[in-house]
Amino acid sequence: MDIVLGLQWGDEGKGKFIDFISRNYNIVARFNGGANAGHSIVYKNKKITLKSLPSGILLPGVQNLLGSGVVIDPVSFQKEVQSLTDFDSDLTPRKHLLISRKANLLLPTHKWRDVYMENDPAYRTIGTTQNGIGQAYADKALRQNFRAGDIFAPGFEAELLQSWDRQCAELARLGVNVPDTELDLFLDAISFLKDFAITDTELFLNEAIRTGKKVLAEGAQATLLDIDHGTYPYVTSSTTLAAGACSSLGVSPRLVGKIYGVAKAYCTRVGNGVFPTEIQGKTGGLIREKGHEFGSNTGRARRIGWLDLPALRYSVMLNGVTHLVLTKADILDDFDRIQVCTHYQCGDHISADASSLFTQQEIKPVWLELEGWKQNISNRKNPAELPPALLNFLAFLERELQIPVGYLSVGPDREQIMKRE
Ligand code: 2SA
Ligand code: GDP
Ligand code: MG
Repeated sequence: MDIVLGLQWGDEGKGKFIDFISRNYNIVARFNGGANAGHSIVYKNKKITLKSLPSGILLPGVQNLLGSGVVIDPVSFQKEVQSLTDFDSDLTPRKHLLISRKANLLLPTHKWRDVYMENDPAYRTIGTTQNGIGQAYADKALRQNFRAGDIFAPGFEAELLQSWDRQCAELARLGVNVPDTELDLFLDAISFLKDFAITDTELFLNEAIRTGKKVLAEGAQATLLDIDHGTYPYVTSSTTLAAGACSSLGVSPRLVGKIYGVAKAYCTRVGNGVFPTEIQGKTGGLIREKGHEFGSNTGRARRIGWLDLPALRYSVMLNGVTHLVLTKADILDDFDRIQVCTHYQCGDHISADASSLFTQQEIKPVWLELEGWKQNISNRKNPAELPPALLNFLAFLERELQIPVGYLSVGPDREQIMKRE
């Protein structure tokens, strides 16, 4: 099993890379997160943004799978599947998707609680996507949640209604009244979900690997948003690391092969939290506009920063990345000089590691200026056509990170990517 995951704060272009590389795989298995993800793929000249569905869903012949570590919002899932099949009736997610019976369900009440907590000053404001993700994982940890496999149990509806009433009563005490229509929509979406194959995906995957099938695990969000090792509390609520692929999918770490870490040539972050290389002012705006750096689903303006090597080294280490996939270098085409942060300075202390990210200290980036390539690279098809300054940039990254830049993406389209030997 190989793994693809993000190395920064998300939106590195994982969806685009997975869509491209999944032609080499039999199975694409999403291992974490839920409808908070936005993996954009250009398909038949239209930008499709996948939320819960794995990014192999647009390739015929690829089996897709949602593992136990995913949270499924049935209402959002129903809408996502319907809009995909409305756009292209050749796409048949029902036939090409397996769902772990252990994946947890996200209820509309989780969303209402998320919105409430984000807006009540008594709580920390994380800057969540307000999809109820934290609440669904919290109920999972509290062992009060429902799992996908439960929907076929004879007593499911009665137990759901009991839990629903309790949750609505709790919300009402906070002044939040959940309309009855939410329950109707949810029950309708549960009926829709019943048409999908909900099964023991860990048995399926292990048998597939044993018989020589190629599996690609897909991570959502990214390393620095990991619940344990990310920039807590400004993180998501799931395990975004390579290790999370194994626990969610029920596949032993001994069966992992390549680990592709996707990073942009610069950085973005949405939501609150530390961001040492954040660019204030006009340059950030230019990158945001050219890179269309707005939340795939929420439309929120993403914060922009230069490449952060201490953070990237840390992400490579945590995940054991074997290949870097560098995306969006084309967004920097017009720059004379490109800034890279090589070290963090805190007071008098200068360090190449990322430990200061977790200490609440003020971090001053130590910058290195590299020469820009000043050419349009979005039409380049192979590494031999790349400008020398960009090749220097790639060689610099390889030296700093001690891993090869295996792929370079130069645009959003499926074909705007090149493999480097
Ligand atoms: P949540 O909703 O509880 O997971 O939010 C917690 C933090 O995780 C961040 N987060 C994300 N960051 C970048 N992209 C995400 N997906 C969408 C996209 C987001 C969108 O692809 O653009 O549409 O705005 C994503 N999902 C979660 C979030 O910003 C919080 O910092
Ligand atoms: P993900 O969450 O990691 O899948 O990333 P998103 O889809 O949220 O954001 C990445 C955005 O950049 C999407 O709109 C992609 O279509 C686009 N994209 C991906 N790779 C490239 C690239 O190399 N160059 C450019 N210009 N756009 C890219
Ligand atoms: Mg995204």
